[in-house]
Amino acid sequence: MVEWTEFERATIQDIFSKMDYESVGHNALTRCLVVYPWTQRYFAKFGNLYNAAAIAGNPFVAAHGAVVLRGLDTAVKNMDNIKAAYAELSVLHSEKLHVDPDNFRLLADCLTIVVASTLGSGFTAEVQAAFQKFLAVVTAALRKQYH
Ligand code: HNI
Repeated sequence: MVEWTEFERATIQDIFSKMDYESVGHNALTRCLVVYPWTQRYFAKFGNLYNAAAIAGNPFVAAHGAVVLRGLDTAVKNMDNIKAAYAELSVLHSEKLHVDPDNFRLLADCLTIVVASTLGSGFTAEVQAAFQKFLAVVTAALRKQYH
């Protein structure tokens, strides 16, 4: 089981309690699709992903970004058992969506960049360490049901 310090717990709760899921989710998923264009293949039904402007303006990208953030909210509420909380989501990404699990890390990195730019100087090295530890646990849990 993952051990969390009081600082890590407080930091994660604080970041997510102040976060605007709609805009952060939208911006993180947009970055992921622009910076790592191969991730677009999973979202063919979203329509126009032709260039950065089309991706940023695509309402399905915006909506799905918020879905991903609400998915992360489940992890925030279950910090002591993220693996169990994500068992179903992991099966979905593996068996139904066939998402290459390397991509979880890429989206997590885009999310870190968006959160860093939102928090500015508040995103200290210690805050970054806590946030990235949380995302590493999340991505490990999402990988768990892959075989
Ligand atoms: Ni992901 C659906 C959470 C990474 C491709 N994804 C979901 C849903 C949640 C979710 C929640 C909705 C499930 C449901 O309908 O029951 N995804 C997450 C989280 C991460 C993540 C928390 C990592 C931080 N997903 C990724 C990545 C990709 C991805 C990296 C591909 C590059 N996800 C999808 C696709 C769907 C999806 C595709 C289905 C979309 C749809 O509308 O059908």
